[in-house]
Formats: sequence, structure tokens, C-alpha cells
Amino acid sequence: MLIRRIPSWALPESAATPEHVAMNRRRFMAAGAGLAAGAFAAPGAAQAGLFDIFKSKTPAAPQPPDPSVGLYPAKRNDAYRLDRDMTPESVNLGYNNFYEFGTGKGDPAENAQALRIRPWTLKIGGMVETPREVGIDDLLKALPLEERLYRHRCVEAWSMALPWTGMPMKDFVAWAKPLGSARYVVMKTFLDTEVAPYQASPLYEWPYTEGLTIEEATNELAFLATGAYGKPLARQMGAPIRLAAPWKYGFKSVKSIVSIDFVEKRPRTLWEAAGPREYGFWANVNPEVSHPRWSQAQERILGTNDRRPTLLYNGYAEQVAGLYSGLKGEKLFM
Ligand SMILES: Nc1nc2c(c(=O)[nH]1)N[C@H]1C(S)=C(S)[C@@H](COP(=O)(O)O)O[C@H]1N2
Ligand SMILES: [Mo]
Repeated sequence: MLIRRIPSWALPESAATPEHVAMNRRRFMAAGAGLAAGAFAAPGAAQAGLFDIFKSKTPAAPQPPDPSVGLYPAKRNDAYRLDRDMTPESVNLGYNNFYEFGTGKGDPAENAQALRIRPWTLKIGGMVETPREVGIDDLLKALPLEERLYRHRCVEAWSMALPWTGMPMKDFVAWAKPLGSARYVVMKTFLDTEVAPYQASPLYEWPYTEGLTIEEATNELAFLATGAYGKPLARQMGAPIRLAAPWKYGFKSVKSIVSIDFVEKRPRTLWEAAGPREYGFWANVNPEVSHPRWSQAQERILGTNDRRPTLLYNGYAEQVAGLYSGLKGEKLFM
């Protein structure tokens, strides 16, 4: 069977629905008699039935309160300012890309509530002085938190602006003590098909994997976010720890990280593996380099009717352009 390995979120939003419905319908057919016939009993339920195969089998049982809640809000670092209003939290919480929990923008808000974020262990390995495992609450004690206002630009051409709380990745890297020979930092999301049934989808190479060069990771902007809007991160936003790399397209900013490895070779990332003609390793924002299927010249600001011209490096050229001066042969903007 011929499967177009093109991510549905990569389509302009007007075109996205038919594509992901078509893909899910194929899976639905594969699931065959396994699906409850009752799913089709009521008008509108056909659609719900189609998506139910991606719903968590773990009921969203009450979970203990987040033990880190007292660390928020953290002091704001005023060096990072916005050229626009912040996106309202309610908008951000209802419009997410987190494919582990479904392909619809509203799916993660519901389905990610099954994710258990305590205990949560981060494995630090590869080329480091001492590989180790650290519980998220110990990491939160080890490194100081601050708040930063950042823009976020998805490759799909929508954007947000929000207050993250977390730790500069530079501080994390210093704490992790990589060997001088390490060249890349590789970050992975959890893998658990019970909690995130979409990770059974053969269209992608799970777990979600992303990476930065050491120079990028130790640039002042790279940020490991553990909170947003003055509280611990919501599950749909990538609790308990995710990357925020605001000069790159959003797919670089991997959510719900369980491992960080320092390595010599550039990693194979989930989106690059799924669509190498459309998604690369660098993924730096550039209004002049179109996606193969749409322009990146403008962005749509979520929660408003505004469109704005896209800025080179999403407006962060001053901080990051120098990272790429020696990389002329690379496809830096896809
Ligand atoms: N594990 C994981 N991380 C992910 C994604 C994903 O599907 N899975 N989507 C990425 C994309 S495409 C974007 S735009 C941002 C969205 O973050 P938000 O939902 O908090 O806005 O998360 C990124 N990180
Ligand atoms: Mo994205």
C-alpha cells in the first residue's frame, strides 16, 4: 500500500482535515471489527469513533498535585521582550501539536491528561563525564528558574507569544558536564503506547526525537521550559519539561523529555525521517524560504485575526545568526 508520508500538521490548516481524516480512516479500516459498532450510532459519532482508536486506554484518573507548584511564578528576566501581546493562556491550552495524543489541534488538551508526570526521570547520557538519572524535582532544585517572554513560530505558519518558565539550556549543559568531543544534544520524548496510543502509528519513528548542536544548545536563547503562564507546564504543552528554541520552527521544541544525550553524530529526527524533503535538522525560521507546499512569508497570530510578516530567525537574528556563519552548505531554513 502506498502511504504518503506527509504529516497532516504540515498542511495549511484549510487542507489539513481531509488529510488526517483520510489517514485515520486507513487505520480505522485496518482496525476493522475491533472498533465498536456503537461508535456510529449517533449523528456526529462516526467522527468520534474514528478518533477513539487513538484515545488513551489509561483513564485520566485523579493525579496528585504537582509538587513543584510553589516554584512558580519565577522572576522574569527582562532581557527577553515581545513585539506583540501575549497569547491568552486559554488559547494556548486548546491549540496544540502533540502527535502522541492525536493529530487534531484540540486532541492534546483532552488526551494528554492521561500522562503521569510524577515520578518523572530524566536520563542524561552519551558523552558526559558521568551518565546519570535525575528526578524532575531534583533537577528543579539544582538549577535556578526564570521567566522569559518568547515568540513561538510553527512551520504551519501560526504563531504565539508566551511566558515560559524554566532554565537556560546553557546552565543545564554546564551541569550535565559533556565531554569536549560531544557535538550534538539529542532529546527524546517518553514512549508509552498505553498512555499515548498514537505512538503505535507506523507513519512516524517514535519516540519523538530532536536535537541541537552544542553551540545551539549553549546559545543564550535555548531554554528548557518547565512552566508557562506562571505555573508548572500543562500536560498538553509538554509537561514536565520541554524545549523552547524560539528561532526555529516549533517542531524542534520537543515535549515531555525523558532523555538528553550528548553525541558525536547528528541524530535522525522524527520529522526529518518522516518527510526529508520538507523538514530538516536545522529548521531555522526564514520568511524567504518557502515550505515546498506553502509560503513562510507571513504568520497568523493565534487568538487574533492578525497576520504579520515572518522575521528572519523569528526575530532572534541578533542572538543566533552567528551560529550559522560557517555552515554555508547546509539547508539551514527547512
Ligand atoms: N513530543 C512532541 N513534541 C512536539 C510535538 C509533538 O508532536 N510531539 N510537536 C511540535 C510542534 S510541531 C510544535 S509547533 C510545538 C507545539 O507546542 P505547543 O502545543 O505547546 O504550542 O511542539 C513541538 N513539540
Ligand atoms: Mo509546529
